Amino acid sequence: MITICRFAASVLFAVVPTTILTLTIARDDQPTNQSREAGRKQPTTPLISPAGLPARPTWREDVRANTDALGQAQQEPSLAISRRDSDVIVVAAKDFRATENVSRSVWIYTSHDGGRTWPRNQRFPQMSEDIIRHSDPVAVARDDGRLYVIALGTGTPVPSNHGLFITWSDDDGVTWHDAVTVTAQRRTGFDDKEWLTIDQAPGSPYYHRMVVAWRPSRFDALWSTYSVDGGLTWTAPISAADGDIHSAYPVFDANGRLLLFFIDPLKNDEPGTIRFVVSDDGGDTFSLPRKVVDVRQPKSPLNARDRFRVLSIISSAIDPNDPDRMVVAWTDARDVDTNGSDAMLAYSHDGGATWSDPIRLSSDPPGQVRDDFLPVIHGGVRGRLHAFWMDRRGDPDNVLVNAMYRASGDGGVTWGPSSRVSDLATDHNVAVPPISPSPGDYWGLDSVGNRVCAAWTDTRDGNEDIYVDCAWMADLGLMYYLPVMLHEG
Ligand SMILES: [Ca+2]
Ligand SMILES: [Ca+2]
Ligand SMILES: [Ca+2]
Repeated sequence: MITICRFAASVLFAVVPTTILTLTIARDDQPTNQSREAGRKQPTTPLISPAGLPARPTWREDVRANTDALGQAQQEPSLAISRRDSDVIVVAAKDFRATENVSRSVWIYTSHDGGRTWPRNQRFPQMSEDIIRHSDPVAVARDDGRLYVIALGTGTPVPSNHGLFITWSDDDGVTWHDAVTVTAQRRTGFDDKEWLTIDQAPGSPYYHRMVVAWRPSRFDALWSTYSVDGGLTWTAPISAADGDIHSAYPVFDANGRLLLFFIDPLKNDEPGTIRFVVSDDGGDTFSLPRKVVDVRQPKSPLNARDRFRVLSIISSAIDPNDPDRMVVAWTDARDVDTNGSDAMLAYSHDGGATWSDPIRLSSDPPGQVRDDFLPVIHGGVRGRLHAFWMDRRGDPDNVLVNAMYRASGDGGVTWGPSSRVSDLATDHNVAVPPISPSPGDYWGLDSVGNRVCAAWTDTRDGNEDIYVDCAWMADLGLMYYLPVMLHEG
């Protein structure tokens, strides 16, 4: 059911002297000028619902983002909403349409109407003549409207022909820049599970610096590199942390401090520890690792009847307005015998110095064996934390999956009522491509102002597709101001 009328973001461009462009995104029935002087600092006190917790967003009908009719698999979506116009949304996913499920490319799907239609499906630009398959897409929106997608590519032989590649769009996803090599594999082995972050705080000394971190298979380490020119050139990779570690998740805080989270080690059905390293110089040097929390990683598959893998890939977010507030989320099996797997999180309110005990993000009643897995976290306007994960609560057989959402208005301490995002429960065991038995190691989640969008893998049509839903959060108020500094050149 659609209860929110067309978003119809009115975008006001007010060019002021020098090079400052102030951009306002608001609903068309809202005032647009009165708070422009508010600057980039958003209120740190979140608006909350009368009940004291963030209310359920108004989710709509699910929409399939991949428009092919070939019945091949699409997996592992990442989603970004344009900061220039929140009707513009891109999803990047692993897409097998061209190869009858034997190999995959990353494809980029674009919507210009707030997620209602996805007329544009494009393959990630050619990486090199030797690269024939892609994986691990990550989409990130920059505050001036630019949209990025990074992915890994492999050729033959693997892993000696391999690299990380990035592309971007300055025209709302219509055209994409030629693929740029972030790192070309020569001696590092298979560069796996890269993640991209961008410093988006205009006051930061590293404003618009882009950091990519990943796991090189031939070294027990996480490596990182950065770009200061929007992705055209990248520094020589350095080791940010050593050890049998994986699932790099870099995040900038509002002061330009870079935190790089990871799990140590990434191993199914084993204990692990989530840690992070800190860079106070924009990625040139990193601290020694600091502990967040001990976790119990899930079995893979989750149970005997499943045919898809689940890794304890982590997700993290820092309050864009309060660098002290941050959360990390993961899939945990400590209570698997009573709860199935659970989505869990830990929070810090002192910049990572101390962390909470693990908190159960799963919102179904404990004591029933229902799997919850692969939570993703996003830090949005006014300190709201968004969480999205897969949830089997609705199926007594613990098979069918729904996409689930809930939010926190107090930095992760308490969480509002959960809401079902997906209109239908589907089975992730349907039509699993043998070459890639993973609907995804993560899902898509992003928000701008009062709009939140999620993307996930869904088999309602008999094979893996990417479905998207975008919601409106009425309890956050109706305004959002986003000043954008545009630098000449
Ligand atoms: Ca499909
Ligand atoms: Ca559970
Ligand atoms: Ca829905």
